[in-house]
Formats: sequence, structure tokens, C-alpha cells
Amino acid sequence: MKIKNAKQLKKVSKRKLLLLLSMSCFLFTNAQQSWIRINQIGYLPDGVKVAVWGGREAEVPKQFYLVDSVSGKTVYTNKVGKNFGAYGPFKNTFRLNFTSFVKGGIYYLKAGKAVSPSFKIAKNVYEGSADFVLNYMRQQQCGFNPFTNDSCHTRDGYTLYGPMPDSTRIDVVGGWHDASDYLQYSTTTANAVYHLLSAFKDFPSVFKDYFEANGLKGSNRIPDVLDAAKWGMDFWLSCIQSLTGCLIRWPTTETT
Ligand SMILES: [Ca+2]
Repeated sequence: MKIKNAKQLKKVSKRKLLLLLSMSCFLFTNAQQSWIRINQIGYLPDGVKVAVWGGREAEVPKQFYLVDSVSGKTVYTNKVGKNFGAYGPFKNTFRLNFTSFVKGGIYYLKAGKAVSPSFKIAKNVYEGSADFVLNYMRQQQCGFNPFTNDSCHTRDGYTLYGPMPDSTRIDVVGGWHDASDYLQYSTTTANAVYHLLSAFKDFPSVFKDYFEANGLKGSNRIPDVLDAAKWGMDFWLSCIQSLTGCLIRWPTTETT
């Protein structure tokens, strides 16, 4: 459409505004009101298979459907079962149990208006998942961060309210950025180290060696879970060796 003058431009802009408003109303009235939460890793063929449906509206589905993602065909149907009632923002919640379906493949679930993301049913769904979670530990490394391939916090450790004068520079490099922020505690570091070592003790065969001790890609012939444990252990030991140089968490208070 060719616009010839300001009056016509104003008319077109008004139409566009009305169109935009009507689209917004459409989107608002069609906003999603129910969801299906699945195990995003997938499900073992012989394992328990449960998803959770949650809806904000009073309307609830009576059945759910397991659909083959490739063919689009429904391969399993079951009742939604017991209503577990309100939870969080939802008025109604149900468990969708499809444990008796054991055939491998890629599927999604449908219940009412909700459709789940696609997921796998396969024997190898947990393969690599133990090492995958170590990505988070490497991402949180303090001192050298393999995600940025750079050092951090090498010169910004200064005390406040400690036994030494305020703004005394101390070395608190190492360990992990606790809770994704700049805080670090010897207790949480010790807890993380304990769980890393405990996981390796109980399931040594699931951990591989794809990373160097500092978290960069490469092999150092040490399972990566032990590399991570040592990263935390080195920081924790430095706390013990120099109590005035690390954050210490007492049972009821925190101090430097
Ligand atoms: Ca390694």
C-alpha cells in the first residue's frame, strides 16, 4: 500500500495499533494454563515412568496419551488417576504413570491441552549424566575458570570485621563461587567435596576423564570427579592451614 500523505499514514498506524491490540488479546486469552513436567533425561525401559500434569483451571483431563514423536501415533493411553489437588500455582495436579510401556523410542505426552516436550525411553538415558553435572562445578571454579579461560579474584580478597584491620588483603583464591555469587564457605566446600568423593566411591565406573585438573578439555588420567574434588579440597586445606586467610562459618555466625 502506497502512503501519500500524513493523514493516510495516521490511518494506517491506527489500523496497525488495533491489529496489535487484538493480537495481544488473542494471546492473552489463549495463554497456556496447564503443563506436563517430565524427566528431561528420559526414562529407562524397565524403570518407573511418571510425569506430572499441573493446571491452573478447574477443568482437568481424564486420560493422557503417549505419542510417538516420529510417527505422531498414540502408542499408549491411561487414566490420569488420583487428583493430588492444589500445588504451587496449580489448582489440580496428577501423576501420569506410564511405567507399563517399555518400548524404546522418542515420545511426548498429551493430557487435556497440555503437551510435554519430547523425551527418550532408552537403556542409555543416564549415560554421561554423572559427568555432565560436573560442568556446573567447573563453571563455578574460582581462581581459574575454564569457561572464561581466565583467572579471577586473584587480587580482590580484603577483610571486613575480622580479627585483623579492615581491608587487610588476604588470599582466598580457589574453591568454587558459592551459590553463583562471590561468597565462599569452608563448610559448603567441604560438603561438596564429600559428595563428589562419595559419588566416586559408590559408582567409580560412571565417571570418565575428559578434562584436565584445571577444568580445561583434555585427559590427565584422573576421573574428572576427582579433579573437581581436589579443586575444592585444595581450597579447604588452605582454610585449615591459614584460618585468618579464609572465610570460616561458625555454627551461628560468619566472620572473616
Ligand atoms: Ca581428568
